[in-house]
Amino acid sequence: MTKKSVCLASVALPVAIALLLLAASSSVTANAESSAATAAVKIDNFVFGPQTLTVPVGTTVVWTNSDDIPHTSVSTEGVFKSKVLDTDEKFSYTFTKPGTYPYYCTIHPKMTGKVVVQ
Ligand SMILES: [Cu+2]
Repeated sequence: MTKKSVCLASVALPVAIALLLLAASSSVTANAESSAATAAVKIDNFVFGPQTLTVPVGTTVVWTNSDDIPHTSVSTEGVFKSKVLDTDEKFSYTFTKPGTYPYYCTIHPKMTGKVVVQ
């Protein structure tokens, strides 16, 4: 009995806080997509993973170089361009318009990937 109510309280409190935060943020940003959304692309063994990443508008995509070798993430159409990323370095870009965004590594042009923004 007591165990159950303690358990319930430990669930109810975070939920209440989450709802409060949600209410607070939605009143400020009205109709905007959740601007905190992020998605990850991992660069490893000369591969962008996932090679095609599909995200909603407003998502910040974070590329992380998990390889031992420097790489870049550069939009084929000039939309974004990372610096040379050494091991464990990150690059992020926020996609605000729907579309398909192909990109590649300028050091190894055969390395390609694509972000689809919906
Ligand atoms: Cu590369």
